[in-house]
Amino acid sequence: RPVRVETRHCIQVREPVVRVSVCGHLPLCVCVCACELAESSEFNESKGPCLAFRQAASVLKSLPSAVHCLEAIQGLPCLGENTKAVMEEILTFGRSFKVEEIRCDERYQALKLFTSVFGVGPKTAEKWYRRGLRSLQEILTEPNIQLNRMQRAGFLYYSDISKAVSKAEAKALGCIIEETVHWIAPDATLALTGGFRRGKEYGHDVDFLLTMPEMGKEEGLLLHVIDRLKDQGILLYCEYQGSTFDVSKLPSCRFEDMDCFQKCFLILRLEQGQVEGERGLQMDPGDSRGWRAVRVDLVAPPVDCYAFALLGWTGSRQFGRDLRTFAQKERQMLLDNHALYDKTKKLCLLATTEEDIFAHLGLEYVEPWQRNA
Ligand code: DGT
Ligand code: MG
Repeated sequence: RPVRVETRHCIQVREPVVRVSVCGHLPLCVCVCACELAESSEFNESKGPCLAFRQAASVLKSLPSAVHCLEAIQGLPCLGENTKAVMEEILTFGRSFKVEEIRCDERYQALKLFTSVFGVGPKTAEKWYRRGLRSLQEILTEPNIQLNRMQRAGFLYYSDISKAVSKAEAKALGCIIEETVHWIAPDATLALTGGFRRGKEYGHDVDFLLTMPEMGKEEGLLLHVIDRLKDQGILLYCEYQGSTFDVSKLPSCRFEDMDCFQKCFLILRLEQGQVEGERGLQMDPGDSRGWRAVRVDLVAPPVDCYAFALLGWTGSRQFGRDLRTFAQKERQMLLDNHALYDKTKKLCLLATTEEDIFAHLGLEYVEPWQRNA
């Protein structure tokens, strides 16, 4: 059966991009493989292949129907030789030997496990692997390993925060954050961002953006929110970063550079009773605690950057990356979470909504649920 794909010449540079709609079938299987290959490339610090596999995964998950032969994907963008080889293996043998080899690789397994701990990146994971460590227990019992605060919290709440957060849990957290923020500042603007704003059913954390209607009034807001969460007895961990935002700096071309707004990475205690339907709480059967720990990110940009921050924090990563590439290559503009700079006119373009940003870029507005690239 030929693959039917809706394409539009918007985000992808010089190539039509597949519009994200529903997940495919065989493509989904190859998509999972491409994600693992991307992860393995990341562990090997092979940035090019890592990005290529992520783009391939993004195209594959958008295919609306099953694929039964390689010819069906002819002409689709971002599917390189390596991805096609995996697809061919799956079509012929029902499995990919290349991906199975990676899955069985001791280093891949160890790095995947270690980086699943909050606060542990590929570099630390590699260091631990080189020391001969292979399990989380070995790390915890190795006397020469010094864990930082974030990693200690990561281990302490590992079983909870490695479990997916459901939509019901995200909603319950939204109520808690909203109540807390508005208790401090009734006129604050608050938005759920990240995967849940894109309509995802599950996520690894819950992301929120907050700002004040008056410039500068957002300063110190997060510190008050943190104090209030502490007073409520639900703050299990907090890492606060003050703003280092410099208005005179041009937007960054590097997607990996995170923004400079004040933000905090939290672990909050969510009570079972606070989750609608209660069965929404992702706890082990038999777990009688009645609560779970959840990762929450709060970011507080000044109001004039709010639309850019909302766009950036809504993601997805791939969508954000593609949008920035499009701005730069097709429009000679620099886009990041702070601003949109027009290199031709040599000025920053103002935006109060995401619609304004799409309009500046000469693009049709893309709804958050369509950004799951
Ligand atoms: P999740 O939480 O795994 O279900 O998925 P997301 O999409 O909520 O991802 P998350 O929470 O890691 O990050 C929220 C958004 O922030 C993400 O969709 C795009 C943006 N973002 C994440 N990491 C980066 C980064 O390294 N650079 C930039 N510029 N943006 C990022
Ligand atoms: Mg998230």
